[in-house]
Amino acid sequence: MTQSNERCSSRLILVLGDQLSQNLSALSQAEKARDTVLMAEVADEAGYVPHHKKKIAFVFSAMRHFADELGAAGWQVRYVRLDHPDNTGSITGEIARAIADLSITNVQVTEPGEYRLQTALLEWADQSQTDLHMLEDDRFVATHQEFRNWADGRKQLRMEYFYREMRRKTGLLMNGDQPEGGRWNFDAENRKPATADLFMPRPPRSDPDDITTEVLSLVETQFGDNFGQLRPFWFEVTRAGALEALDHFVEHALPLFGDHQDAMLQAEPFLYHSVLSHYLNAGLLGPMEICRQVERAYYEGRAPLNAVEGFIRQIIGWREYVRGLYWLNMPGYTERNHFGATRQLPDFYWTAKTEMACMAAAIGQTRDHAYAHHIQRLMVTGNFAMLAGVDPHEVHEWYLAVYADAYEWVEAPNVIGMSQFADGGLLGSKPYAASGNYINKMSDHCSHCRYDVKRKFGANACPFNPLYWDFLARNADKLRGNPRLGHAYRTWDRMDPEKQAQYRDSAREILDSL
Ligand code: FAD
Ligand code: DLZ
Ligand code: SF4
Repeated sequence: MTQSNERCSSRLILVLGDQLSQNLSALSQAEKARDTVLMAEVADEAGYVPHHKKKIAFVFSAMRHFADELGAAGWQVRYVRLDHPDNTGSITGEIARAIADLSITNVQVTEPGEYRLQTALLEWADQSQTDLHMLEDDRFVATHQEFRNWADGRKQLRMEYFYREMRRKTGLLMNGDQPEGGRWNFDAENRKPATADLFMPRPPRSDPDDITTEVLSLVETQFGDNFGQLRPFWFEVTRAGALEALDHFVEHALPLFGDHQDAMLQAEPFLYHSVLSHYLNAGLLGPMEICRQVERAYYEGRAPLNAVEGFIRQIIGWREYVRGLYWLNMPGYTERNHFGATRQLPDFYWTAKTEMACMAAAIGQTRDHAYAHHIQRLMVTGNFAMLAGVDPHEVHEWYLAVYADAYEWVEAPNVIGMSQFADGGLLGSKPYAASGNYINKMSDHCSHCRYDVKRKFGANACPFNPLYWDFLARNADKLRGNPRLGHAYRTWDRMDPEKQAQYRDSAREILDSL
């Protein structure tokens, strides 16, 4: 591969399915009159994990709409559909076919978000001696170099400190060099449960247009056995639609986003969440335009500071931080397995057929909408998998497949690091392990469950209870020294051995039945 920027002939500009932004670096450094844009629906990208049907439909429909928008803006676009008879099935195969057909020698691309595809492109260019120019993806707040500089020499990479850097860099919610409201973080106010009411906001729903309708038929035919409900398909598939979804969120849900950020309700999958991550990650929205709009709502008195700060932190804090960690630790990060967990992912992750009401709700919503909010992903499905000792790589592949917003750069740190603690504490200072008590406090699930959240062990006990103690006991050699788990281990140590044995026997029975 060469990384030359000199040019005298036309180039092929590759635009991937999560690069649907008019301001993409590969496009802004191209020439409409001479260059050709390549977009390709390929079996490899649609199949490297068994993606949810809605995710594939969203990506393909958004790609087709974006290609039309580029065409209307004067770009020459070569768009390869999945069912094109000559489709080679891979991105590199489609580049090779395009450069042969169009007699082009130079290819330009914005760096893919996933290590897997970035490596494949670089290796292919090297082997085929193709002049490939890979540009930085500048749709993020922090560059790779900025993250590396921040991380360099630090013993611990904690999100909170990185987030403050991003606040200073962007000026979001800043008064000079001081944070708005005198504090960087208002999370202490953001832990209230919620109650269902008639006025609960819901994300807007769009009816499929002709392009989406055609894509839905394709997905039904080609990916009919994949996980998930394809219909009703209500996602936005254009930037205009995504902007409407953003307006809707800011007006209707943002004011209560903070208060109920960690809440869960059996019948309300979205609560006050934005449901914008799949638009953002595909490039239909940018992080700064979202944050500026949300910040404006605060300064205009339309949303309180705890909501606005909490929301902005998710985007310029967590989202940027996990991306930085991903690139700092790849390759190899997705293979981490700190606890040596080997259990297979239970089948009910694919069927939602479980008597645990919280799990059935989280998985059922995932099946229906390719969506679950953060606390469901972390404290329900993630927590259960970690407590049960499921192989983190299997957990990782499940999350990568089932959510419409899942790309490895953002999914893997959240799963391997935050939810499974499989990186041994690179991302989080302690495992997010919790018994049924946490779920009961933050949700209405337990009142719909056949298990008793108050029972500690035995036939009708909430499975999270014995599994929690079994997890701590099983992994004591790795966790006992963690100061944030001191209280939990002291409680365990104080228990009489008979009670400890009851917890562990009960856990064994549950695990044997999975
Ligand atoms: P909101 O709650 O409205 O939050 C606003 C935005 O903040 C989100 O749209 C998202 O862009 C960003 N955000 C919030 N938390 C995080 C976070 N921890 N990491 C990165 N961005 C964040 N997010 C993904 O985008 N893709 C994933 O594949 C993904 N996998 C996850 C797996 C697990 C186990 C966990 C615990 C979290 C995961 N997240 C992932 C983070 C988070 O759960 C989703 O971003 C969020 O639920 C998306 O819904 P929303 O748009 O309604 O978010
Ligand atoms: C997620 C996805 C899917 C399902 N299909 C395609 C595709 O056919 N063509 C494409 O260019 N991109 C697709 N994507 C998004 C890519 O997987 C994504 O660009 C890489 O994972 C790099 O982040
Ligand atoms: Fe989940 Fe346990 Fe509550 Fe049932 S009792 S909903 S399994 S936390």
